[in-house]
Amino acid sequence: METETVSELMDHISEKKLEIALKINTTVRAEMGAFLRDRGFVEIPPVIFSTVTDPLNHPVYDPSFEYEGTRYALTKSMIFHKQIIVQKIPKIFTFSPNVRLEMPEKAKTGRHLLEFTQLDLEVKGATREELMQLGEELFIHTVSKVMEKHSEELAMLGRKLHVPAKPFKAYKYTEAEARYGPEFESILSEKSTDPFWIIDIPLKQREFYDREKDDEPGILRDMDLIYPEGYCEALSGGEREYDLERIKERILKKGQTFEQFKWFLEFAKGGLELSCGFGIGIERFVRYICGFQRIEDVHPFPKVPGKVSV
Ligand code: ASN
Repeated sequence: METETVSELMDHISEKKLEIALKINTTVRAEMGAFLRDRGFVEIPPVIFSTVTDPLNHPVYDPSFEYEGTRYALTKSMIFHKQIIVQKIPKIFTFSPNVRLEMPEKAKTGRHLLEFTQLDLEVKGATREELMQLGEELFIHTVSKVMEKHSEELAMLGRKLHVPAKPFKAYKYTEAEARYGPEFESILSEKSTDPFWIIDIPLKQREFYDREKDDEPGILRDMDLIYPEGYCEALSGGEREYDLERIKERILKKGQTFEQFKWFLEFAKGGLELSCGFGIGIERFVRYICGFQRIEDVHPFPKVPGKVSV
């Protein structure tokens, strides 16, 4: 495993481009928070560890520990906490630190960190289409504010941005895959100059918790927002499964156990209502805005897969 030396760390934290990225990061967080507060969202504190966390749909190592006889996992996403609290407070968001111990080869993508923050939000009773509109407005608001406040810094980085028009283009997952093959997401991202959506993602590509379409079994009412210029995934979300029997069916279909999600299932027994939400990775957003090849350039202490880091 590659080890970071103190002089490498010193070089990294002294870089001008890191300083610019952190100033832009400050604006991104402030503007995203302000946008949501203005629309009546309530900010909830992050959950760092829990008895239940996101199973994800790809392999990662599983950091967990025991405290007083109970096993806790570090948060991979606050998906279940969002779905629970939104039943009582109908519009919530949080800046959620997530730990995902990705396999070392993920370092090649330039967009994976073992520790990152996502702005995670959820709205009770909302549809996917409403949340796609919210996502577009949030993106446009934030990029416009960064362009307004950081024109000098963006010029220093040689980064030219523009504000895309609404609504963003949307591709159905299976249609895009049939046309461009398994690498469709990066092919389309490289060809595009504006962000776009991938919608209707098949069940096998996603976790158990997103809602299946009534008229198209096996296809979910979910969405990913993809950055243009090859920057790939920005945001991921969907309408949630809320019927207890369907939730249980979906857990079994994924080969998972009720035991794994017992705290969530216990709560769901009391009845859940439809909600929809998404999460957008902050470091990836800043990387896209800055036009950087590598995500570690936006973080002073990046945890790069396969590397020992401070
Ligand atoms: N935050 C995502 C969502 O709301 C879930 C995730 O990060 N895996 O759907």
